[in-house]
Amino acid sequence: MGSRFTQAIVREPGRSVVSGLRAGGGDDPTFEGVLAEHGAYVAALKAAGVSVTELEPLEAFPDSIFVEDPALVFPAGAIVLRPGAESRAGEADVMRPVLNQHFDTVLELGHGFVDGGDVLVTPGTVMIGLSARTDRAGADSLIGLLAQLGLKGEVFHTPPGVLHFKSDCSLLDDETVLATPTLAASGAFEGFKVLLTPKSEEGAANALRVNDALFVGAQFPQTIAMLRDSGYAVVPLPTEQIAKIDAGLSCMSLRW
Ligand code: CIR
Repeated sequence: MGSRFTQAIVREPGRSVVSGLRAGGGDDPTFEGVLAEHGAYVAALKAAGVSVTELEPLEAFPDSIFVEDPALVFPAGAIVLRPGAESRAGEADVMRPVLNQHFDTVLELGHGFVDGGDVLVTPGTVMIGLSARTDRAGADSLIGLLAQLGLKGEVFHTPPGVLHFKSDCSLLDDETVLATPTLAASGAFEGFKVLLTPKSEEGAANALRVNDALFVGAQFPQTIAMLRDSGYAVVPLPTEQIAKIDAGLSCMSLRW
């Protein structure tokens, strides 16, 4: 894997996390359950060799543990995004001063909306998936900012009914993507080797490669077996509670 992560930012869940947004209605997660899943995730980041900045809970923003959505971070600098859900818009303002502490260059999305969950960073391009949260104006604005950081952005489409582009895919190494059959069929991953999530395990697509470890939702045994057979050092992590509010493993950190 070309790039290794040395730093990450996470935010502790507040009690309001049980009211996090979800598309399908459904039961609330429990606070204790989310706290345990978050704790296991932070421990796994540290075990993978990452130095983790842990931010205080923000009760006013139920979804604020999903720090991936209001910002993008790269070794060359950070970008403050404009999250597409109204209840999450203010998370960008809270993230800005945190990014200023860590990065000399902090750029701002000027137009439209982009959620970080719609952005997959690959060695060649930064893939931006249009979705109900990320619009064309936001994607175009982001492409301009990425160019300032020496990066190339490209626009793709998130399948209808899927929250984020990365709900359905993750980068396993420089050449390989894990994706749902639906997203893979869109042709987004030309030039990549694509591993497909097994039937009924589409939720496993939001895995997260952190240095030598590959974090995968523990409730997806077929995917875990497939990835182990392919030689990945899988670290299964509990995600059943955060899945109730449409989240997976990439959402809970910013990494660089
Ligand atoms: C939301 O709907 O915004 C949160 N409940 C879940 C965000 C998950 N974030 C991500 O996939 N990057």
